[in-house]
Amino acid sequence: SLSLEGKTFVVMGVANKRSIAWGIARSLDKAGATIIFTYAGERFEKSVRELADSLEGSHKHVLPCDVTNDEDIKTCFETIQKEVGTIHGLAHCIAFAEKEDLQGEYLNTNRDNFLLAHNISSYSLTAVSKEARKLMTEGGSILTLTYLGGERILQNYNVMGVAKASLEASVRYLAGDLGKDGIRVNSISAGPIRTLSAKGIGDFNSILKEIEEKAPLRKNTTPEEVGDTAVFLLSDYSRGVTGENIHVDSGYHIVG
Ligand code: 0WD
Repeated sequence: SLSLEGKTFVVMGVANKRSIAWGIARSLDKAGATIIFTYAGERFEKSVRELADSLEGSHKHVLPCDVTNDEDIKTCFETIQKEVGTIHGLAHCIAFAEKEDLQGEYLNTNRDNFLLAHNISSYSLTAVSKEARKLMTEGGSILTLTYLGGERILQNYNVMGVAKASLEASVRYLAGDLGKDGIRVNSISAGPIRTLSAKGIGDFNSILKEIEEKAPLRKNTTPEEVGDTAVFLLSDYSRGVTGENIHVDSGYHIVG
């Protein structure tokens, strides 16, 4: 199977064991990679460290990084540079929107909430890529997570869909900027998965049910499926792929 032995990746966005980022971390661990975890706020530190310790490999670095704060991002990557040196890639698994905006009509989103959703869910990829680039001296691969609501209207997804469209466009522009450094930038469009973030989305159960009924594979997406595609995108097996969005969604995006 695919080996990432000797390679180091930053995984941002593990909140708990349901997080998609945790699925990615488990797949990276299985492939023999070294993982550096970052978390948003103090309340996640203990649980992320416990999760990191539960993996097979030794992943000692668990660092704070609130992506709304440029100083935080700078300090985080400077610490990584000092303690680890070169990295080979990054998985950005971060998003946020106010719960009140994930229901009803999109046009009720106010300016502050619009900017907050775009700040955390889209701009943060650009901000962290800029710092990660300095540590990716051997080239590598940057990965983010998006959702079908960035491509078309999905009920209740609202401002998060607009932010995901911005994120997907960022992937293309970043791929354009970083290609000359041998750095690839791609996204995975994951099918709906029951996580902490998904709790905020209105009527999530009926979304899951529709996938089971209509997706070509007639089943919902698992974090493991996303994790294994992430390993592919973070490895040299995908060395010809950049600026791409791969749907890991049981094929739902080709239906109706
Ligand atoms: O159905 C789903 N769950 C899907 C999720 C389908 C398709 C895509 N996605 C995306 C999400 O939009 C997000 O980009 O996957 C990504 C990960 O989301 P998740 O796994 O569903 O949700 P969750 O487990 O809640 O993780 C979101 C992370 C949390 O982790 P950390 O440990 O970093 O706190 O985003 C984090 C949040 O706390 N986050 C932030 N991280 C850094 N700085 C910030 C912030 N300011 N705000 C939120």
